Amino acid sequence: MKNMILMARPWAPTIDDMLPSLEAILKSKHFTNFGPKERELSDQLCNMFGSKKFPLFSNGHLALEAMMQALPKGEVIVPSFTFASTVHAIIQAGHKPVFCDIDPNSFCIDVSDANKKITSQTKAILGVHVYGTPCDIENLQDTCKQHNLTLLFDGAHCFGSYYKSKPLGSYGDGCMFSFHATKIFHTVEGGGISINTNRMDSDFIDRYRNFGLSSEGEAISNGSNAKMSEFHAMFGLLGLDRFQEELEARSKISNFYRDHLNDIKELKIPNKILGQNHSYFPILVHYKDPLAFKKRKELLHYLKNQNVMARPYFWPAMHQTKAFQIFSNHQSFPNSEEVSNSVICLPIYSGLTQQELESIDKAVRDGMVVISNN
Ligand code: T4K
Repeated sequence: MKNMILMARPWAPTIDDMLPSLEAILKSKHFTNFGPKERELSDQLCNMFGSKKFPLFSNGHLALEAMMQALPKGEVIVPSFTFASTVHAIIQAGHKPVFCDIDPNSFCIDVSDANKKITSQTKAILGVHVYGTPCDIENLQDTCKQHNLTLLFDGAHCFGSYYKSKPLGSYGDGCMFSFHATKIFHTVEGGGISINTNRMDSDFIDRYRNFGLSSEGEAISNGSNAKMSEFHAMFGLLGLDRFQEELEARSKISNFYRDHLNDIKELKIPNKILGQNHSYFPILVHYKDPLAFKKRKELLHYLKNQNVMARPYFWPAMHQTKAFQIFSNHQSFPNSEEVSNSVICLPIYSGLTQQELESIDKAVRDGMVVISNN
């Protein structure tokens, strides 16, 4: 039986590469609570992004939650096309999420729609660099400046993306990253925040990871347990050394898909965007067709039968989910809904072989014929 081609495969170091670091950690018996590897990874990332600070977390969601906790309570404008984590973090920090639509070309926040949602209660705009594609940075900066709002980014996907020759994560007052195993750069589980301006209370965020404790050990603000362990930081340090290889491999895979799939009727391939890190490869199936949702489901089923795993990241759009529809005010967000009903993310990671890529190409091509005839 043929093996399933998975949607994502994490990079893994060899045992030999890991041994010296592993021995050092085991010998030191300093396993967590801000050990030397955690500090080193944080310092390296801080330099890479030119950040004021780059606190690390046990996962991306808790990083997002800490960033939200650092805001005064109020409304946070967020695009409806994102992963549930983004909206959970807003709510868990005691804010009200206010949804807006996305730009159908970038899949990122539609700034003109975000503008319409600003009220006297708005505290921040939380843009999402979906699939590592930059949001409309300048317009967001202008809007936030004009209304004195904090500009934050969920950059879960954007490690390695650039905008105007600067790392994408260096824009905004703060940008959160996910270092989950499925991400382009990972620490197995993990996350971090590039704190870029003094508008973010970096001491609060630092403390949040450690129960809100002061250096004297007193709880002085909200907190959680969100520290990154030495073993996780070790993965990150080893991964940073070969990250460029991952980026280049994914860029080649992305070019392969573009070259091979661009002539298929009823398949929309998003435009190539400069500086994008190719962390995902989205395609839109029967985009804007009233039957898109059904056709997309059929294609996913067809691909699975051909041993190709693909994912509809993100479905449903957040304002249509059971958890968050109470925040939708019965509004519809047409771009978010249409993309969400037709998107499929194809496998993309450095280990994919030429043969596997050709199988995926054939499966998508044949699948599109089958579903179009249904
Ligand atoms: N904001 C945004 C916009 C996000 O997309 C995310 C997370 C977050 C915030 C929160 O960040 P974290 O707290 O996660 O750091 C995945 C990831 O768990 C999640 O990180 C990600 N976004 C989300 C979009 O997708 P699943 O449930 O789709 O993953 P799963 O387990 O089905 O795996 C996908 C593929 O990867 C499969 O083909 C199997 C393969 N895989 C997976 C893992 C975990 C492996 O080969 N090895 C592995 O260890 O959620």
